[in-house]
Amino acid sequence: MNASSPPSPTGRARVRRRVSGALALAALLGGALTAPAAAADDEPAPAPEQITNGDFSAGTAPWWWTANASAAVTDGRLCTDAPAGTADPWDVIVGQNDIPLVAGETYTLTYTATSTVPLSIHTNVQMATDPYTSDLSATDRIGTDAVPVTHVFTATTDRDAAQLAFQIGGGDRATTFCLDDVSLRGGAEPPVHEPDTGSPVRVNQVGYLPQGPKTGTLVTDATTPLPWTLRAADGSAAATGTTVPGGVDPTSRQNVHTFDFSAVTATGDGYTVEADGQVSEPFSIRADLYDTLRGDSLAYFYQNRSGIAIDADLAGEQYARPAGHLGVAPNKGDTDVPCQPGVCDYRLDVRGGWYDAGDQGKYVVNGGIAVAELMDTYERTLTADGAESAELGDGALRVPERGNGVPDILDEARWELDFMMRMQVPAGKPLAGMVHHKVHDAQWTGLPMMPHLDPQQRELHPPTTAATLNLAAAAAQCARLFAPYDADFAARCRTAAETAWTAAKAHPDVLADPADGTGGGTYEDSDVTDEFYWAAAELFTTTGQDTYRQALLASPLHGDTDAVFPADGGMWWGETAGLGVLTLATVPNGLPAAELARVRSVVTAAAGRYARQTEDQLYGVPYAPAGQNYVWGSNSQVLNNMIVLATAADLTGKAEYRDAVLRGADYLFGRNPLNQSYVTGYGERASENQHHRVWAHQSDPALPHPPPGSLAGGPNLTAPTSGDPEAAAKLTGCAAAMCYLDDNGSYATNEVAINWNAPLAFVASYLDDAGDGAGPARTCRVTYASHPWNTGSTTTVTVKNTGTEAVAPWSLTWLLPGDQRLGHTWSAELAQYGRTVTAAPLSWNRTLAPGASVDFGFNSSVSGPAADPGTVKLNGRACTAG
Ligand code: 9MR
Repeated sequence: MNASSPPSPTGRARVRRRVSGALALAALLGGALTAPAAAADDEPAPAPEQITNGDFSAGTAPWWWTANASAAVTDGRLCTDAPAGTADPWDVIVGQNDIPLVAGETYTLTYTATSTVPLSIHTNVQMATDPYTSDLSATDRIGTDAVPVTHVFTATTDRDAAQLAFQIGGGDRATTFCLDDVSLRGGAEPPVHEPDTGSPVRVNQVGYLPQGPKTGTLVTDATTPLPWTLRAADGSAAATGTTVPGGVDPTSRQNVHTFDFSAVTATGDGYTVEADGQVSEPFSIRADLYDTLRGDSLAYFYQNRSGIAIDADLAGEQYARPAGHLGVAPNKGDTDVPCQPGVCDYRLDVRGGWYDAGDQGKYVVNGGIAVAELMDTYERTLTADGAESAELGDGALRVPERGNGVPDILDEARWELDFMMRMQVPAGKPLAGMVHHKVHDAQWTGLPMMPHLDPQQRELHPPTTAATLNLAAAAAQCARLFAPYDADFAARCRTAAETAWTAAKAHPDVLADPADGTGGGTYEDSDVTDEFYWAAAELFTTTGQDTYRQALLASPLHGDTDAVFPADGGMWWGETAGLGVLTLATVPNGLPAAELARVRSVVTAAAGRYARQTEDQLYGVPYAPAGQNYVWGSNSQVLNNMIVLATAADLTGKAEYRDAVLRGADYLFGRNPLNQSYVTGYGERASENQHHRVWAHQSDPALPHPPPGSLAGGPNLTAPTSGDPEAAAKLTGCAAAMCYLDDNGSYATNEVAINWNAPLAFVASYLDDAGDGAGPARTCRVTYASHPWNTGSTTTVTVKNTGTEAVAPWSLTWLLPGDQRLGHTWSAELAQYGRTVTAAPLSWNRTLAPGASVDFGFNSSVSGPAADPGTVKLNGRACTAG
């Protein structure tokens, strides 16, 4: 758990004063204006500020500098190290772009600066591109003492995006040039940001599943019901009805109505809803809506792999790139990485893994939840009725390992698992078995930045208990899932997991430093009770060992729905107990029946709450944070809640949970206050400028937009004060679900990240399976009866064909809990791969006729009461138990 999420603001990024100095002072003093009103009115308002983050309280963005320099905020100033021996002042620049100038207006530039080696700099306000025509071109002498500098000039021409450039090159000695309090006042007040929300009729722009709920939202001032019409592509009315007035939606401050056309099941494309004289974006009603999203959302991970060239044949021509961070200059990592100074005396090869997000850091605590949710996506196909495995299987996805006999989704997971294991402290070193929290650049890099061109030194940061438990959990899950495919790798995962668990128990409170955020995210987490629970759950499920069972049952989180899946949030990288609960609830394990029931009721209770949120909220979203506190990456919270709902649907077969997942999808794909689809390539108004150092088309038109299937972080209530310069400039005072900008600079609302695309991948698989309509009609019944004896048990399995067609040959699969191994078997061909067991017929019982049954049996190595085998599947489809 992380007590301080969302993060505490780092300071105001942009000060655009809209009140007079006296009024501002009055506001600071608590709002009592004691000076005569006339005096305040007479005082001229200061001219508008055109510089963003001029006091560097929000970090370095949006300042930039030339690649031959490095810069960072030190003691509240932006300090740039300029190299020796450049020829001209403009060979080294630190500057800011996108400054609007109005012809004829007068501007005042002020700043202070120091230079360790005194030098003359050029201070220009100019065009940002050739011919760099300047409105101000001054020479300033900068020494070791900070002296305020002021220049006044008049703009010659209207410029949308001028540049302020401090040209500090040309010196024969290296110097450190530090800037502070940069201000450029004058010109027109920047316009107040009005989001373009398009049509007030809000729908899922991808569409609706034929058998699912179909609801939308209308923004209108009307307070009485209004007629709506669903139109087919040819303009004919497919259905009509009246809206239900809902009042003011607190997440958007919009007055809204809802409408419902669930009764329509006719498939087609190009549907629209018309209401209040307005027309929605077009959408489809089809079963295969999410067919491509399954693969696209997973392709995200290959596209963000570190340490491997991205192949045009797999990723698409425009996304091909050389391998990043393989120790080839100018890269300084990741094959031989030192620790931060003073942290350790060894270096590690930590190549591989996925880049975290828009940045190119690699953080174990975020890799952990992301890789777990990919493995969950696969593991669901072993346990859930109607979960399709072929579309995640070998040859199904765009990964270089296709054709190696291993399901492609596991190949992708392995890329991260290998990296995480490389982050483990080697035997013989202090804190051996613990795991380094993260590896990233020593300083933040700017946008764009191709991974293979990153010149920064990479550094290992101290090990933490949270990272160690992330490895314990993810590697334990790895051990059971890879056992059928690669026994050596599975064993390596198991050893890494057990070693990590032991190390975490020995060092249970080694926390990440919340201040360790230069060059990468902090991912600080002040409470690891939840990571202990998750790791224990995965280790217990894989090994069946009692020590993990005891750890689970002793945890304060065990059985506590509110703690595991908080009603106003849900699981996330800082709160991971839910991952363990979902595993225990779905994957066969040795928990006593009463405990298993308790765990499952945690899932269904949480899902019930999220389902009600989709009914109660006017935009149908299964996410209702207290005070509308939409957090950083809120879309991933929505998706993680959808995973809980999907799991409850899998466990119970109840449509109410499935319907709530579908309403969550509606929100993400356009039924929301901004009329925005948050997934690239899906929906008419989809995000396309997510914050990313390679997919930075907005910064450099030669670079691509994100590929289809990339999820934007989404609305973030605290974005305006988080340091995000775009959010500070445009979103101050925003309504929660509208605190979003499809802008490449808005990292607090529009980043992409592995832990956000991972739940999208899980949900995409679920939605595609739901569209396929698998689930209801079960055509077999399985009875699974175990009888314990002193050193093992005997199990008889009976499978009955309750359908109307013969099944030949039949094949049954299920999972054995914990460490159980098959012994003697009879009346069928039984094989065990890891925990997966398959039973195939012998020649004499090959055909299972309608109404007929077959019996077979086995002895296994573990004593004790009959364990629940979970879902038993006949030829890939689940049977009814009992
Ligand atoms: O996802 C993280 C979110 O929970 C935090 O509030 C936020 C600020 O600390 O950081 C997010 O993670 C970012 C990480 O620190 C660096 N890589 C990009 C991540 C997504 O924005």
